[in-house]
Amino acid sequence: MKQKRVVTIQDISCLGKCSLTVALHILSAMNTEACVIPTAMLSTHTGGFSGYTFRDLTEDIVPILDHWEAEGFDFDAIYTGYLGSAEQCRLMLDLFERFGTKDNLIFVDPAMADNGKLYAGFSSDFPQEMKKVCAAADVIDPNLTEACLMLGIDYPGKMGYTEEWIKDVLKQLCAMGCRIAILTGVIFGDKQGAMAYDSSTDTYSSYFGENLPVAFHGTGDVFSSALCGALVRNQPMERALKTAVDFTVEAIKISAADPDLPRYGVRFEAALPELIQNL
Ligand code: PXL
Repeated sequence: MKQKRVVTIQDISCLGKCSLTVALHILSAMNTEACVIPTAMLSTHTGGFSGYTFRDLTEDIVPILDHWEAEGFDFDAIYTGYLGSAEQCRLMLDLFERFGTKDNLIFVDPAMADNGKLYAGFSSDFPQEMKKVCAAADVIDPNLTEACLMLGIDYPGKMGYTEEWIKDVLKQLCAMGCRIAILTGVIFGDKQGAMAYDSSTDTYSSYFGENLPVAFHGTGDVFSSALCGALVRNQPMERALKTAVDFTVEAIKISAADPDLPRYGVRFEAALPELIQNL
């Protein structure tokens, strides 16, 4: 198989495993070439540390795109994660116009919120900007909080909803404009996983693993990187969901005993051999 090339656009948090320091390793382990456009550089991520630095890299984005377009580079997938501002959201639409083709995959993780609230630093109008990025995507994978914020509906809590409710939210997400919507962090009883809806075929798919009673920072980025890698490698949706859920659950299991890790991030590195074996 020809090596697939992915460009991922998200911040680099220098310490605290998330965004680029997670995506690069996972995409590489899946034998996909990982190109990057860093959106900002922070000394740590914003979830659980204080006093972090934040250097906005918006100014570099258009010159990078201009150079790449002049060189004629192309990508099998465009994967966006944490974006630092409304302006960066608008630039993603420009990027999709310039580098999106009918064959490549535009994958948007609207990483901006969890547990019913926006991450530090985002204003309440940010979800409406992110909604426009999602509308232009092929595949989006919000968690329940992000989905509710974009749709303007009440967050139901981590669990306690029905499968019908999830299915309805998935259809509402696709009605924003994307082809496939995936909800992450869906919990039914003792299972946690992801459910997907493909509006082009009117079909649902899902995969659930063990629901572990612990929470770690950056697991959304671990999940999205593995899912994007699986999809660009042409795994069918249900198989791709299994790849990403199993990998994330394994990384959490390995990390569960370490009380420091919730804000430092999961030991996904130790789960990479299994991810590679299951490709
Ligand atoms: O994992 C999401 C994420 C990515 N990047 C930065 C963050 C967060 C979540 O808090 O702060 C900078």
